[in-house]
Amino acid sequence: MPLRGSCFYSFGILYFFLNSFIFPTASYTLNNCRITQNTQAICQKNSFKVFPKDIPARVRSIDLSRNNISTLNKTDLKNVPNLLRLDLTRNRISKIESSTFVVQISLKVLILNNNRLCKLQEGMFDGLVNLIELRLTSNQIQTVERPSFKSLSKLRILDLGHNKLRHLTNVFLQHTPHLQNLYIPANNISTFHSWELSNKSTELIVLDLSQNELQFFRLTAGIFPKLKTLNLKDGIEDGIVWEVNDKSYLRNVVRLDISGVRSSLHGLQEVLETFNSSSSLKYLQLNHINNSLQVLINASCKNPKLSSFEIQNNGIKVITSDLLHLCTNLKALVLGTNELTDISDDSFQSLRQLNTLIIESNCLTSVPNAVRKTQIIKLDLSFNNINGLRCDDFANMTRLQGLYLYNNPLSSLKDCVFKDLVNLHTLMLQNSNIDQLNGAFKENTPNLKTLSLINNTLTVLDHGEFKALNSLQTLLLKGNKLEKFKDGTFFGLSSLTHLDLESNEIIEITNGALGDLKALKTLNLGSNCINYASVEPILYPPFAELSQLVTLDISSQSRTHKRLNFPQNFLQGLTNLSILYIHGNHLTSVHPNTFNYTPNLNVVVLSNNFLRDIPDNLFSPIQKLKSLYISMTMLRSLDFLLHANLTELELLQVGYNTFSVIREPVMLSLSALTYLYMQGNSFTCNCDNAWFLQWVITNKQTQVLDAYNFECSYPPNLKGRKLLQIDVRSCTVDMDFICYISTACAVIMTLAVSFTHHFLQWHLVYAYYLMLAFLYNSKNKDKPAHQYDAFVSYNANDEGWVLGELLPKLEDEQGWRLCLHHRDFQPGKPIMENITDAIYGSRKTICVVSRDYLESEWCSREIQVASFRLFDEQKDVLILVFLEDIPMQQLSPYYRMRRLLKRQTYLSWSRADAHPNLFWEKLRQALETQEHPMGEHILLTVEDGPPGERPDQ
Ligand SMILES: *[C@@H]1O[C@H](CO)[C@@H](O)[C@H](O)[C@H]1NC(C)=O
Ligand SMILES: *[C@@H]1O[C@H](CO)[C@@H](O)[C@H](O)[C@H]1NC(C)=O
Ligand SMILES: *[C@@H]1O[C@H](CO)[C@@H](O)[C@H](O)[C@H]1NC(C)=O
Ligand SMILES: *[C@@H]1O[C@H](CO)[C@@H](O)[C@H](O)[C@H]1NC(C)=O
Ligand SMILES: CC(=O)N[C@H]1CO[C@H](CO)[C@@H](O)[C@@H]1O
Repeated sequence: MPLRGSCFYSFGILYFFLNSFIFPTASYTLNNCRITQNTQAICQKNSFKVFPKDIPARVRSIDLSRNNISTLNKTDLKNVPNLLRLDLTRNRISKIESSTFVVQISLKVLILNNNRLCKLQEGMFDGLVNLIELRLTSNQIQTVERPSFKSLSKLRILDLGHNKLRHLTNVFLQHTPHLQNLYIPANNISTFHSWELSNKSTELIVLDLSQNELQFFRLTAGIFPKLKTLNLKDGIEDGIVWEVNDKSYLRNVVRLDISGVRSSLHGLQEVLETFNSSSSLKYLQLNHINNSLQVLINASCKNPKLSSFEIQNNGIKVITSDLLHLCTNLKALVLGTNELTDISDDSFQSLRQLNTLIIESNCLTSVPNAVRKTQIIKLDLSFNNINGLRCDDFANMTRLQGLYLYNNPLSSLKDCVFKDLVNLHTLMLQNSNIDQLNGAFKENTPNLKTLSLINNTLTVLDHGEFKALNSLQTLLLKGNKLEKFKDGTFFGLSSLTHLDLESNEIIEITNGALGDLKALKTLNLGSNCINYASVEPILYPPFAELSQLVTLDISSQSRTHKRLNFPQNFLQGLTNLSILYIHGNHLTSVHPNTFNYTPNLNVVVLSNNFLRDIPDNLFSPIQKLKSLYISMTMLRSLDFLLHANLTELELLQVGYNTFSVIREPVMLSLSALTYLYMQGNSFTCNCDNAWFLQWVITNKQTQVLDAYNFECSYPPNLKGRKLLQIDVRSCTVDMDFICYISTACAVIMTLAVSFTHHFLQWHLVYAYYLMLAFLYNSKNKDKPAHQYDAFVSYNANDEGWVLGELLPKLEDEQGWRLCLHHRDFQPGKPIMENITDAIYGSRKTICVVSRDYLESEWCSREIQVASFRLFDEQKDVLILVFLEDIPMQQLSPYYRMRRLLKRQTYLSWSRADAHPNLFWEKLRQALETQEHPMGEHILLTVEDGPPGERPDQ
């Protein structure tokens, strides 16, 4: 076999030659990043230690947050010159080299939060001439060198919060004349001197100095003519020196937060005074203050313009009628997170302008009478201890539009509680132990648009329960205990577009239950217990009247782990359905007619079922399908896509299934495919996937997400290797070309050898024997123990011959241990592992070749494995037994078979009629051969006549 040897030899040369080619790097499938909307790169967390190199230049936004990058330099960003936004939050960047951003002239937003920068240096931000927003929160910045920001002339937003700065300096403003928002919370700044920041007026609108420990606040010039928001929360120390030379310096401040100040009453009053007389202060936050509240409230409310006042978290237990009597102009009052148990009836009487009252997170046990005496529009009493609503709780509150009562132990409602709320838009009643509605919505609240009853204990809804709610658009009943619906339950809800019934105990949808919801667009029935006896068509499909429905969720109905069925006309009537969630249902099949009624489906989520095979014509009726999710469904192949003709499909998610080979025609049939998710499949790493591998790397349309992390499952010696690192380029090299090259090599070698032979005869003979000995040794060491002598692969139609002839002869007479494909595999086991084990656990593989075999088994997994082993281990493991004569032209589609026939031995049963014993003897010899160098010679002696005509050479 000198030819075969040199074939492999020249193969090696060629391989080496090809390897040194540089493969195109402008790949569309990226290493751990994905591109969305064609211009945004999103790069997976924890994947990068350095800036990724393969992001295409067209990208305008990169999200690299949560990686491990520690340094940035000029070469890192030179390939992405068109960036508008770069997010590097939560890396370990401690160093940004000078001129790193020099090509980033279009960058507008740079986010470096949560890194390890200690110092901002000259040159670090050079080039960022168009930068508008720079965020550096949560680093360890102590120093900012004077010229650091010199390129940033357009900067508007600078966030330096949670660092270690000790001083304010004009660094921030010197080169950034248009800075509007400056955030420096939680640093170590103890003095604010206006002359340090700037000596002329600035453009600042927002200044956040919160969580510093300010001891001096000195404003000696009007540098803040435009300042609107000043945040000093938790930032004022006791004994602060507060000097504002002219009160008009802060005259435009609209929002002030001085929550949590630790200052004497006097100090605080001084601060408040600054804003009172001439300022525009409208929003004041005075939370978490332990000083005499009454004095401060009075001081604050002296300002006639104050309209929104927050006094949260102050431990207030009782509101007396005087507490707020000066706050006559308030529009919004926030009293959340106090300890209120009692609010006197007249508390809000002087607040004639009040329209928003927030008393959430207190200890009220009933709706205070005081709220009735207001003209409020919004009332928030959530997270109290209100244990029931009374008929006159909201009496005469005709102006009320938003009522938030969630997280109170309300238990059942009454029909009178909402009777005067004719303008109510929004009613939030979630988490409130409501078990009965008792007609609360049968006559009242005709203008309600949103009603939440999430997480209550409703079990039954009455006929016409929501009869009065003609304007209702959103009804949230998620997390109750509803089982069935009476006819007419939803009567009156003619405007309802969104109905959420998720996580109830619904077992069936009775005829006509949903029939009144003519405007419904979104219906969520996820996590219920809907099931049918069979897939047979039903007389009254549940959604027959919902022709406007766009989104339907019927996922996760299998909470009881039983086998689920949906009738084949389950979706009948949903002519406008666009999005269907039907995942997590333990479905073992989907009837081919399922989608016949939903021609407008765009998105189908079928993941987490046990489908294995998908009917070829299942998706044919939904030609507009754009996104298909069928992950975790034990799919064995993607061939169903070939028949579906999904020419508009853009996204396909088929992760965590059991197919291992991706065929060219399948992928080529998806002509619009942009995103392909395939993580977690068991890829076969041999020439069968060669096309797919090349395609992943070179195609310019489809991103195969996470492809660089796909792992090989077969063959065993490549298990765990990365799929894309397998070199398959040799698979596409033309065998004939190789043999041409090798023949040429062989001729030259022969010439050389005979030349050498002539002069160095004896040395050469000696060297030859040495080499043979070496080969023999190396082949026989570590030889695995085989469980079987042969693995027999055959078609079920030839089972008669195998069981009747082959098996008795080989097992009973000759005593071989055979592993039979159909006999020794238990159905339901992970079959692929089993086949691989069987083939590698057998010394030989006998293929019983017939026409049937060629058609159905030849391309099967087991032959792939066996022929891989043939090439992989370079052992003669295949024994071909031809049951019938097959003319060569009929073999032409099976190119691998033809190729094998040229090199491999085979036995022909059809020609053994006369001498069956000779046939069996030859088979015995073929089985006997061990894999030592002489094996090939013995094999040659059993060569029989060709099964048909001689293979064309
Ligand atoms: C820049 O950093 C990359 C790694 O991020 C490194 O490979 C490259 O050599 C560095 N270039 C310079 C000029 O330091
Ligand atoms: C509601 O208003 C009517 C008429 O203005 C008044 O008679 C009635 O007492 C009010 N009800 C409550 C509970 O304040
Ligand atoms: C409903 O309850 C669940 C579990 O107790 C909770 O996670 C969810 O946030 C609740 N929903 C609402 C709207 O409060
Ligand atoms: C596949 O769909 C395209 C357009 O949607 C159509 O032109 C073509 O005829 C279809 N092919 C088959 C085989 O149905
Ligand atoms: C032929 C062969 O290897 N059969 C094995 C298939 O796998 C099951 C268990 O997974 C084994 O019990 C069989 O021996």
